[in-house]
Amino acid sequence: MQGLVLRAVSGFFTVRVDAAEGGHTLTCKLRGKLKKERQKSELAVAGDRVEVERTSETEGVIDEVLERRSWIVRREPGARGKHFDDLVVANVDVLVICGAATDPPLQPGLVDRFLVAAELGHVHGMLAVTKRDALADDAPEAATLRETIATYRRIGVPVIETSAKTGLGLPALREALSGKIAVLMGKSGAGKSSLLNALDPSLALAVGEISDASKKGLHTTRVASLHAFGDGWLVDTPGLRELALPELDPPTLTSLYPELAALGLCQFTDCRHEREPGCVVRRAIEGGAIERGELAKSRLDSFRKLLAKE
Ligand SMILES: Nc1nc2c(ncn2[C@@H]2O[C@H](COP(=O)(O)OP(=O)(O)OP(=O)(O)O)[C@@H](O)[C@H]2O)c(=O)[nH]1
Ligand SMILES: [Mg+2]
Ligand SMILES: [Zn+2]
Repeated sequence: MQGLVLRAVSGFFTVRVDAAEGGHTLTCKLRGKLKKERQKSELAVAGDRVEVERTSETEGVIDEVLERRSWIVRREPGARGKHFDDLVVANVDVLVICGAATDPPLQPGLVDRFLVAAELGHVHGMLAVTKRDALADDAPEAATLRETIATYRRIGVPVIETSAKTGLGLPALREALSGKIAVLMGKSGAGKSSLLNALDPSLALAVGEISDASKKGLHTTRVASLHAFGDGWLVDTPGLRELALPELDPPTLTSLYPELAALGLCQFTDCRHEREPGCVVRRAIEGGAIERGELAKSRLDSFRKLLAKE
């Protein structure tokens, strides 16, 4: 029978068997053979479709992980200076990048990394600004936030301003996620679990405190887990401090920045848009594209940082 991995915790997988085959939930291990064949990062993860054999009322064994149609991967430092790819979730339609209006304020550089990770994994990226109630409209940070939101809307990224406290944006978010498999990602304390609880109070996910001193979250959510939401699924994930990406060459990265790709081709295909002759990005900047709001400085900065692997 086939099923869906709802969560994975140290070698144990919670699998929801498809409704047509009973719809029950089994705790599964991986078949030994499968474990040997696969690298750590390729083991089953939340969102994977799997072939399982039921071994008791409540238990089963995963025989096969079916081909993935999409994924979110991040790079993790491994032993001896090597890196390995850490698969966070598989087979999702939408990545909801959660960034708080304040406490801690969202970082455009991190949002850009998430957008790149989504594109690389065949996932649609969108931005949910969380905790909007906690930021007064006349605060200086609110003006910055409005600019950030405009930047993303201009490049075609949907943005929804939300508040788990007041319910702001929940109808729009519900509509955007209806019938989809959506994963929420962002820093610890961004309010991912709170937002999910607001969308569906029956989820009753644990919500953490924000440390007064550092304004950071305390990593309340420990593992990625899928939750049924109408005809779709919502995936809560642990907060990330940063998001390291695989190495990308200049043309690939340029193709993932729609506003840069739209400028056309530079003289050199591997142009890094710094001081190369015949660079259309440089020409646009010198022609006042930043002042006119056509290019955002934060996006150019994140592009350069990603290329420099900072
Ligand atoms: N004012 C306000 N506070 C919020 C809102 N959403 C979440 N918070 C607060 O932010 C803190 C962190 O919320 P969580 O939902 O646990 O954040 P998380 O992103 O799931 O954090 P991790 O699980 O650690 O990754 C809690 O103290 C919440 O009460 C909101 O809409 N408004
Ligand atoms: Mg959480
Ligand atoms: Zn260039």
